Amino acid sequence: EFLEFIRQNKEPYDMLMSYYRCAIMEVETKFKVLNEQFSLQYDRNPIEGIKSRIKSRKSLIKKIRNRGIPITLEAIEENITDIAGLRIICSFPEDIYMLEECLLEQDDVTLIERKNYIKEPKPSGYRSLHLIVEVPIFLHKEKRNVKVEVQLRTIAMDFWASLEHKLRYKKSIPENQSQELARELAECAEISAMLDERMQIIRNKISSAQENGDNKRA
Ligand code: 0O2
Repeated sequence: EFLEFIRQNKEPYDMLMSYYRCAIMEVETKFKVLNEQFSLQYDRNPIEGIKSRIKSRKSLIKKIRNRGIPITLEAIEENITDIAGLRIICSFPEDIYMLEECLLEQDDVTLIERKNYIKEPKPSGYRSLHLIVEVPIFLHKEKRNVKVEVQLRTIAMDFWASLEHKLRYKKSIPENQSQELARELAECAEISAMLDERMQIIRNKISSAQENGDNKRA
């Protein structure tokens, strides 16, 4: 049904997807600018990597079906907030919140929704900060506001999520084995969160030791 809809509305559908690609470019640039500025001002890069994706057609169809969303472009645009997705990978948890603050204080960024799965991890052990933001994109003759999902996470959270994602989509693993692996993964999520915390503490100690050293020299 959805594929038939796309066939009949090919042009407006392709146009909508292109708006999402533009919005990804806009938000990605904002993060790159912040990274550049931090590297000049503080001699460090808070961002280790950026990944982006447009939600696959398969995943979009699944969500539309599961949520009973009417098949119109307006309803899709209104209800599916993660068609444009950006993943920002940081080394340290504190950088996640620092980047969030820097993004949200920009006057063309509107926060639509915030889910803090770092403070309250999912039962699987999944951790990340999810933000749905709306940004304007400037087209030939109009300005449009487009929603983008930004997932901010540490290298450790990302490492964990990619392995867990593999388990989630491997339907061929027998149920009892898959349950055992899920339990092990949940345990690893705890260990990895502890590692993140300790690395953050060490980084902060290094920074203040360095500052003390600099002050003494001055
Ligand atoms: P994709 O790339 O879209 O195909 P829902 O999306 O309806 O399941 P909700 O509340 O709208 O749920 O979104 P949520 O849970 O805030 O975020 C969904 C996305 O977060 C997922 O995208 C994953 O990228 C990530 N995510 C959430 N929970 C987990 C988890 O337990 N393990 C892993 N590995 N990733 C998770 P999609 O929809 O799966 O993928």
